[in-house]
Amino acid sequence: MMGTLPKEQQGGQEERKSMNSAKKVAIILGSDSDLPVAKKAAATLKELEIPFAIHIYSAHRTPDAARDFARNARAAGFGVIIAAAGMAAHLAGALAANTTLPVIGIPCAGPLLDGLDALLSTVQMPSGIPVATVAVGGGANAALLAAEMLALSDPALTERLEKRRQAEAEAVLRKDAGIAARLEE
Ligand code: C2R
Repeated sequence: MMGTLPKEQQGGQEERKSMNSAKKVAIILGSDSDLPVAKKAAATLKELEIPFAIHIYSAHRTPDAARDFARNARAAGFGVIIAAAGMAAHLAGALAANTTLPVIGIPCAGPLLDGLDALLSTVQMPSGIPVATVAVGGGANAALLAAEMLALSDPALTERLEKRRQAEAEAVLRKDAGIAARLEE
């Protein structure tokens, strides 16, 4: 079926450019109420200089737009799709059903059940249609996993990921050095 999205929405809006990474990441939200989780993913992608676009498409509320985005995503230059949704979170699975790009699902905590509903809806995919599911609210890890996928064919991005890992380890070691003194705080 032909795409129904306007051209500028097929990977354009909010896009971040980079000289270093050829492929873009798509962050798709089921609702603007998932924005706090998306912000964590966006911040990590920015830090790693990975270009991305962000959209709201819902498998429930805008099924045609969600399907068309997934079907056009590879041609639009995306390498990975991150889908963040809460409650009956079918978004990641519905996107995955319409593309063979890797789809990473972020279950978002809703008003009830602390995100367990979204976690199970996202992770329990039937065999044949995989969704790589990160922790409830795991925006940063979703972005890092996307980065690791893109880094398979991007040595400069691999280097940035390794530097970030190193910096993180050094920060923990600095905390270790000071932890005994903090017992008195
Ligand atoms: P509202 O706050 O807009 O009522 O949405 C959204 O991701 C959000 O967490 C409540 C929750 O509904 C979720 N939603 C889905 C899907 N579309 C919206 N799980 C979907 O397609 O799976």
